Amino acid sequence: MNKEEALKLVEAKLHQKRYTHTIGVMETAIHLAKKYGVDEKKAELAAVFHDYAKCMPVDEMERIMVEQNMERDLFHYNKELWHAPVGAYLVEKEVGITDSSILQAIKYHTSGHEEMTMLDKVIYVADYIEPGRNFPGVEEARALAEESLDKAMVYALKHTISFLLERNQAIYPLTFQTYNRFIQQKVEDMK
Ligand code: DGI
Ligand code: FE
Ligand code: FE
Repeated sequence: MNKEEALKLVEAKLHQKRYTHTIGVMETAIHLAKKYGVDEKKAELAAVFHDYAKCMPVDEMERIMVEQNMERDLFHYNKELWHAPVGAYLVEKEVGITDSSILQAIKYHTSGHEEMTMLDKVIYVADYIEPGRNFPGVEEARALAEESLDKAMVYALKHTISFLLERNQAIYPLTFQTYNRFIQQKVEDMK
């Protein structure tokens, strides 16, 4: 599938603001893929479709999660987490993408997971730093992404968890597990 076809499919599914965000993630993901030697075509497709389910009604997402027997834990945490696994499912079913590395990058783009591939990290980080993001600290995250994907991952995970803590929100266990894995692995690099 070429970029134009992919963007057309996704544009029909998203509100204007979310579509603009998607373009930003796509451009950032291509840049990071080039920089870190990741397959650019896969990064492009994963980025284009990463928020495919973001604008779906919650009850429809829930229906799919029940029907597809998705991780029980998901139901007990922020609904914001749901669009990632539901999106991966729909991108395979409706769009016909079968490449498991692309589907995995979509599925885990919100929480991360413990064994992230370079493609998974490219999508996670691109989503966090795309040009439309403007939260305090985004410039530092962008600078870290030019230095090391793992450093950018640690920064993003740390700040996401702190952000959720400040708002008295529960932290999805997989987000913590991802953070723990990176911090244990990268403890030397961070010094
Ligand atoms: O879909 P985007 O807005 O582009 O970005 P995203 O897929 O990274 O989703 C971010 C949202 O998900 C944000 O509102 C915070 C929430 N979130 C991310 N990790 C966790 C989480 N919410 C909870 N409760 N627990 C998490 O671990
Ligand atoms: Fe998302
Ligand atoms: Fe996103």
